[in-house]
This record gives sequence, structure tokens and C-alpha cells, in this order.
Amino acid sequence: MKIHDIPGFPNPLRVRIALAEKGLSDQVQFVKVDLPAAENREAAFLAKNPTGTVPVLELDDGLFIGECTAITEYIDNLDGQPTLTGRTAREKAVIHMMQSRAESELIDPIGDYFHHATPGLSPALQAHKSPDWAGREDFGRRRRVKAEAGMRYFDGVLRDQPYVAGDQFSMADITVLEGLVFAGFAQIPVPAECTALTAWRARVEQRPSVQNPA
Ligand SMILES: N[C@@H](CCC(=O)N[C@@H](CS)C(=O)NCC(=O)O)C(=O)O
Repeated sequence: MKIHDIPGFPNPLRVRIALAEKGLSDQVQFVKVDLPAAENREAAFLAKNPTGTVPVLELDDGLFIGECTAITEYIDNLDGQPTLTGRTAREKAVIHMMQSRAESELIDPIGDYFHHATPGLSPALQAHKSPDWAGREDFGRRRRVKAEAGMRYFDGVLRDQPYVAGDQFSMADITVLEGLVFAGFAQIPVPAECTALTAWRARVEQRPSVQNPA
């Protein structure tokens, strides 16, 4: 299988950490997509993923799968022994609930802030981000406020349990972690009072998969 992405970026890292967790790092061929040059907005890439985002998984039969959650589900279930996405109906439901919150309350609003209220990645890519929309900076700032509220929400969660979805590390932890990494790029600090979130981050950053992603 192939993964179309760019190394070191937060959403690609979500899948690269999952691959390392599953011991599948050497099963994948990576194809670099030049985001600063807006290659992801060209027709050839949009044919693979109409949303124009990376990562994209390409299976050997030619099927393209976008979205980190879907890609993680695929790689986690390849060996029939999922460790990141839940085994029972209950585990799956809770992990997907927290994964969805990690996206809607944290990593997605941070991305919106980055692209709408800062210079973003490059002029070439920014040209695709609603340049004529007068309210874009205000939108970006509101998304930052939402992301900061998301940090406080996850801090509260982690005061009561060791991992984002309960007692076990899961894909929701990977998403919150990369949300915080993205916040660093976007220069959104974690509020000082979020001590449980900061302590959890220090702990999960010690995992071999985070230290050495695919
Ligand atoms: N919901 C998507 C988000 C992917 C995403 O936003 N990726 C960023 C890189 S970190 C991207 O491709 N940005 C390019 C753009 O927005 O044009 C997923 O889960 O895969």
C-alpha cells in the first residue's frame, strides 16, 4: 500500500504514528505531496481525494481512502486484532465519540485558525483558502477560541482517566496529541491551567510510535 502525504505535518503524523503502533511502518511506500506548492489542489491529486487533504491511503487494487479516521480503521483491522479503534461495540463507540470530538473541538479549528488568521503554509496554498472572504480573519479567531475551549475540555477528561477514551491508548489520543502539535505550529499555547493535558502529553510523547513514527 501507498500513503500520499508530507512528512512532519500533523494529520499525516496521525497515520504514521498508527502505523508504528501496529508495526506496519515497513509495509508502506510513501509518496510526497508538495503542500507548500499547493500540489494537493491540482486536478491529479483531487482525483485521489476531492477534499484536497493529506494523508491519502492507496490500496494495491487502486482504491483511495482519505480521512485519518478511515485510514486508521483500515490499518488497525488488517491483522484482525485492533488496538487503536476498539474491540467491543462499547469500546468502538467511545473511541469514535472521542475521536470525533478531537477533530471537531481541537485539530480542525486549529487548522482553520492557521489557514484563515495567520499567513498559513504558503501563498500558493493560501490562494485556495477563500482569499476574498472579508470575514476570514474573524472566522479564524473564533476557531482559535473554540480550540482553546477544546483544550480545556480534554484537560477535564484527562483529570479523570489516563487516556482520552478511557483506560487504553487509542486513535483519539493520537488525534489530540497531533492537535497540540498543530497548535504549536499555529502558536496557540496550551492554557497554563491545563495541567492534566500537559502531563498526559509528556506521557504519550514517550511512546515508541510517537518517538519514531513511520
Ligand atoms: N479531516 C482530514 C484532515 C486532513 C488535513 O487537513 N490535512 C492537512 C495537512 S496537516 C492538509 O492536507 N492541508 C492542506 C489544505 O488544507 O489544503 C483527515 O482526517 O485526514
